[in-house]
Amino acid sequence: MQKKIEEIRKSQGKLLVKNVKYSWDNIPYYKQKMKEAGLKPEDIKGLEDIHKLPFLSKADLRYHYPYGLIATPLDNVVRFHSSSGTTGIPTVVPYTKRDIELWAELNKRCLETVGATHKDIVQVSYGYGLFTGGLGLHYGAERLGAAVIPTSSGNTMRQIKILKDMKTTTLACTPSYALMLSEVIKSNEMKVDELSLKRGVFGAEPWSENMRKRIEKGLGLEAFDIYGLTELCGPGVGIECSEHNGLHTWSDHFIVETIDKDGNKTDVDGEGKGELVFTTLQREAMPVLRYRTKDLSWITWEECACGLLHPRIGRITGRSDDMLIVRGVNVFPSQIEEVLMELKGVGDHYQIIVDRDILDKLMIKVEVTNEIFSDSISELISLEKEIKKRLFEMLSLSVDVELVEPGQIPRPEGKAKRVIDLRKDM
Ligand code: DLL
Repeated sequence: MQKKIEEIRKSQGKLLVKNVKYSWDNIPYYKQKMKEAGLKPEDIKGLEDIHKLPFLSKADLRYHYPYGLIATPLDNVVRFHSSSGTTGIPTVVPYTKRDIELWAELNKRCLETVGATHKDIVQVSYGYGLFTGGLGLHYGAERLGAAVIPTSSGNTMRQIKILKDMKTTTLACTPSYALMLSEVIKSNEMKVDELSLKRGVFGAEPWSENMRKRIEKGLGLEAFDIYGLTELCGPGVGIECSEHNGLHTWSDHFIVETIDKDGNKTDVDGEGKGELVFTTLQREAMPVLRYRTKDLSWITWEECACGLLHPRIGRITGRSDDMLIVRGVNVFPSQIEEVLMELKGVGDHYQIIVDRDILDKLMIKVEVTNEIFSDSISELISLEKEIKKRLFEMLSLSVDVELVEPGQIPRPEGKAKRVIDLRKDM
């Protein structure tokens, strides 16, 4: 086992050396960055030298918008995807024909890892378009030989009709949209056993273990976490296996490291915890070296009972730029979700609102279930108290809680927007 891992890491090192040379030769900005760091390609002899390379960030990509970091002539580019950001300048990611093929292969592997085969019917309810979710899973499922239903996101009643009538076995969408589907199914008095769903591949946003339980119950399937980001290809970078003990990342395509918040303590050995940093090993149109994701997680090369020898990252608990600082306390939205989703009477939707009066104020708007809403007022009061108490225990911070009736919080079709930080407008 240890010997096999050493072999894998050696071949990762070889691909890294090749990729560094390729980037130096074809991307003037990389050459400049490496020169500034006092490096030449021959200084990178293997995996052990990766820490010498400078980091790449989203800001670098935006600065070179739209074509500045492309390594191939534009003639060889067959596709662009893009992720929108809060700053208004999108990140544009190009693909060659080979990049598209490899991306399809990664998503095929992900689907195989969760037990899907050519016999499955895969409903892709991620958005199609510049967002990578729809087309990424679509290509992967087709490559697997499964039957794809490209519904894209939205039109929930039609999605449910298709799920039922066409006997969809595998659903791919954001976890918040999966919850919404289950909510609408329930409110239409449909039973889960009218569906043929076996599994769901949910990702593109953080979600908690308690949310997993709700989705699994609401849709009658096994829920798997899938990870990826546009800058690396899109979905397909990592996926849970049936052990649900982290997400395998494909070692022949990516080197994953964790770094501390200053980027000092780096770790590729599998003990690390911190921000994930990825290096692509096979991309042609836009390879990335040491890309800082801002996603917080851990990595391990420990043996997994599923037999896959690809290292695992932990479920993403949040992003370093997601962290709210409220009266000096660090608060991750995922901590709040974990508390809420555990409580009976709490619905599937909530919003976190931060405002500033004299001091920062944290307010959670929580939708309650239909059942508790029609109960006595004392039930609602005790639920509100319980939420406040548990959040105080978790965060050491007093939080205002507003319970709202079912249907009050806007439903997402793609990624949910759960945090509203009004302090940013001041
Ligand atoms: O969200 C790609 C994707 C599509 C992944 C469909 C999975 C399924 P971006 O729009 O560029 O790409 O957003 C990337 O989303 O840095 C994370 O912060 C977050 N993210 C993606 N997957 C997960 C996940 C797609 N499983 C950003 N858990 C990443 C938590 C996730 N966060």
